[in-house]
Amino acid sequence: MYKLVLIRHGESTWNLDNRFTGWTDVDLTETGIAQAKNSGQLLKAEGYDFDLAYTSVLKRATRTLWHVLDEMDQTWLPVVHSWRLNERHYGDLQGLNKAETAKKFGDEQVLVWRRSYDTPPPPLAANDPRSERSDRRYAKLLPGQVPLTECLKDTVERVLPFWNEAMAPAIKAGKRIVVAAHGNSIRALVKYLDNISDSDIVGLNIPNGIPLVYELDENLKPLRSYYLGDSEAAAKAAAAVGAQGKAVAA
Ligand code: DG2
Repeated sequence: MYKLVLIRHGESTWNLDNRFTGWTDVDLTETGIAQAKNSGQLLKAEGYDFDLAYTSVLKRATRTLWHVLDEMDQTWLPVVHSWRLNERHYGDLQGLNKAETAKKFGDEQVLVWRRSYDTPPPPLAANDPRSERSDRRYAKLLPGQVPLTECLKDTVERVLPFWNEAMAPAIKAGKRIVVAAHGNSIRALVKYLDNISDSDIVGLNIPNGIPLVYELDENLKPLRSYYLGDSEAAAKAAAAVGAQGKAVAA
């Protein structure tokens, strides 16, 4: 049996402000740092040991990984960064407050933009100063690979080649892996691993800074998955993520 650990980064400054973030490269808050450290402490206390770590090219996930590895005294571990693990691109919504956007467009429209499988938010204009197209870290991508918006389907399509070509072979080779990524890049992986339907994935939310453990069989099919630590707290935190797109907080 293999184990895979997925961690959404700790709270970011734009999570705190309730703003659509996507590929915007914001940092962790003090709470986010504490959540990341807590994840590392939990993994250490439970006897986890890793051989390889994966993260995105965004600092909220990278720094989360650093804190996790630091708490585990494993800062020497090889770390692979991939843009394919970046958050879903939120298009023209990037920077907007989620609750204010729901006041303007309605809760249902915001739910479609946040959680529908195949309806992307409105795109950024290619010359929009918020576009990441001139960012040096994406210089090696093919024209058009730096998105101007993405739905979850698009995110699945760019995460899966990385799973198939890098992560899955490493796991099968016996490497114990930890991944620090984002709400929607993790939802993309979970959708694939658990074979969740396009309609059921709408209800799945990933909380910040809590390790999600997958136990996988020899074909990398999930045997079971669970959040480490207080499972009720994890469920509450996931529900709170779901409510972030409502005009009036529940
Ligand atoms: C959040 C997810 O991404 O937002 O882009 O706003 O995981 O990097 O903080 P993350 C964003 P929702 O899809 O939950 O609104």
